[in-house]
This record gives sequence, C-alpha cells and structure tokens, in this order.
Amino acid sequence: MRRREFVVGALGAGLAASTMPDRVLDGMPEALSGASQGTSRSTGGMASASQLRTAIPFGAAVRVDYLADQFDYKTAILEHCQIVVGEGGLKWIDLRPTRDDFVFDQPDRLIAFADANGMKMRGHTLAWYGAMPDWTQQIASEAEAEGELVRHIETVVGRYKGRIPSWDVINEAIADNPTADAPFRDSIWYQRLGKRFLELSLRTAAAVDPDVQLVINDYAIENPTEQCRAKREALLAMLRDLKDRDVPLHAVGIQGHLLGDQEIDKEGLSRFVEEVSGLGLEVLVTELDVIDNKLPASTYDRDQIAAATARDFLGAICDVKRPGAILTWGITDRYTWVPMWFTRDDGKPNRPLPLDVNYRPKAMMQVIEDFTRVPA
Ligand code: 9MR
Repeated sequence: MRRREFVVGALGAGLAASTMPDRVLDGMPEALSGASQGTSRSTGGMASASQLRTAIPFGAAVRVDYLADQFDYKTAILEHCQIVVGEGGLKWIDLRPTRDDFVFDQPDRLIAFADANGMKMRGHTLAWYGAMPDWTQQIASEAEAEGELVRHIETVVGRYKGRIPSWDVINEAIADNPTADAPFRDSIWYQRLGKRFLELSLRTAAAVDPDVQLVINDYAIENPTEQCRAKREALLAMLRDLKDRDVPLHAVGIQGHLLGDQEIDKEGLSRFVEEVSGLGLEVLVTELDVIDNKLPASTYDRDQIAAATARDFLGAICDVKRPGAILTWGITDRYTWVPMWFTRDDGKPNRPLPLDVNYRPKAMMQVIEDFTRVPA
C-alpha cells in the first residue's frame, strides 16, 4: 500500500470518514497519539483529532499543466503527496488578468485532480505583494482597495467553499528587514489600507467559509542572522496584535526556502514555534526546498547537505510541535523556481527538491519520510 493511502485521511475535518474509499480506511491507525492537536478550530482543515497517531500529511506545489501531459510527473505527485497546492493559478496575476475577470481554469483543474485522487488542496494565496497584475496599480483609494480585496476574497474563497480546507490568506506581509516602526512590506494593500488589510482579509475569508483554516505564511525566519531574528519578532508582534483583537486566524505557514549554505537556528526556530503555539496557532511547513547555489558541486555532497539542512529545520519545528502539514515547493528538481533567482556559478542545475530530475528520491525525501511517516 502506498504511503498516501495511509495518511490521506489525515487531511481534514472536511473529509469525513464515510466519504473515504475503503483502501484509505484500511490503512488508518485507530489509536490516537499524544500529539498536542485537539479538536479545536485551530487544527483547521489539515488535521483532525481522528488522526493524531497518523503521519503528518505531506504535499507539494504543483504545476497543473504538467499533471495533464507528463506521466512521470503525475505519478510522482500521486505516489508521494496527500496535499497539493498550485505553484500558481490562485495568484492575482493568474486569476485576475483584468479587473472584471476571474479565470478559474487552473485551480479548477487542480481541485478536480485532488478530489479524484483523495487528496486535499491548499489555497495560495489571497493577499500578497507579488504576482499582481498591472491593473491593480490603478487602485487609487482606500475604499477602492477595500472593495477590490473583499470582492476578490469573497469570490475566490466562495467558489471553493468546503473544498479548499486551508488558505494562505496573507503571504509575506513582513518586510525583508523589518524594524519595530516599519514591520510591514510594501504592497498595494498596505499602501491603501495600512495594516488593516490583514484583518480585512482574514475576516472576509472567515465570513465566506467559516470552516476554512486561515494561514499567515512567511519566510526567512530560520537562520541565525539578525534579519531572521527581526523577521521572527515582527511576525510574532503581528500575530499577537491580531489575536489580541480576536481576528480569526488559525495557523502560521513557515515557508522553508532554506539557504543550504547557512545553518538553521534551531534554538531560535524552536522558540518561535513555541511562541506561535502559545498563541493557540498551528504551524504548517508550506514551501520547503533547499537553495543550493552556494553548495559544493558534487551531487552527492550537495544532496547530503540539503538533506541535513532540511532535517535540522524540520527537527527544530517538530521538537516543539507537530506541524499540521509539510509541503515542498515542487516535487522534482526538473521543475523549480530556484534557478529564477539562484543559479550556480558553475552552471550546474539546482537540486532543491526531494526527487531528482528523473524522479528518483534523493536524501531529502528520506528526511521527509522520517518526519511524516506513520509511527510504527
Ligand atoms: O514558484 C513560484 C514561481 O513559479 C512564480 O513565478 C513566483 C511568482 O508568482 O512565485 C513562486 O512561488 C513563490 C510563492 O508563491 C511564495 N513564496 C516564494 C515562492 C518562490 O518564489
């Protein structure tokens, strides 16, 4: 039986046992573990009390076009993943080519694939500075920004209500070098609405689909650098502020685009997860990969270092709290965003993901299995 079949039931309150294929139920452990997750709302859609002894659900970002025409790619996703998230498709640039249009083609195809294969789909993302179509620059006033943002979230979350159990509502809201006075990243939403765009987005999504897990997603928090320390602090301050005001929010997505040549700040990361947990929030790993442009040329050495980096990162999180899900940002080195920004000086292709270009598992896949598998 494939791993997917053991753990697919772990993907959400939304997937009732009665709707699961028999083959899934066959593999589900019955007893619950002592994991800290309960039945509370904060577990969101990605894990429920019935699977406390099951594995951490694993997933990957997917390019939906390749699912249709590349057999090996589709097979790899089916073999390894219980969750999918569109690498694109739900971003404004894809969904909103013009102010009046919503183009749901890509996410509709991905959710059909997920449904047909007993998988869950995460939604990425509703309020982000990046991947914005040019027309959004014309959003001129606070009222107009509020109108556009609310209409977008109502329409998109509404379309997948009850089907997408977990949304990255806010993506990368913290500045790259945040200070106490200027913690937020520039975006059309921040320019027009100030930090109110956070609350507005979360409240709107919650009103449309009260069962959805609302996630704030961010990156660059895991290294022992001043930048990461400042990002963790700014992120925590933002989370505290939202919780203090009873804004609906259930989880933090730690992206995990790890810099292979830098150490993981295990203590700092564990402490961060503890603080997040103390706020009653779940943690997800949402975009794991290892940026390897500064690592040795040797394939073997590079893969070992990447795997060790991923192990340190996942260990620092799991030591404190079991994440509700672990997703990598792609599945195969064949298709990855990394060379868009981090090509190697020696011209060798990047190797950031768990499977190589020929879909063979690398050391990183073993690490992921160690953290996600059903306990013996
Ligand atoms: O991997 C994605 C790439 O294909 C897109 O061109 C880019 C812009 O939409 O976004 C990349 O994904 C990013 C994700 O949405 C947010 N976190 C960082 C990811 C890598 O850049």
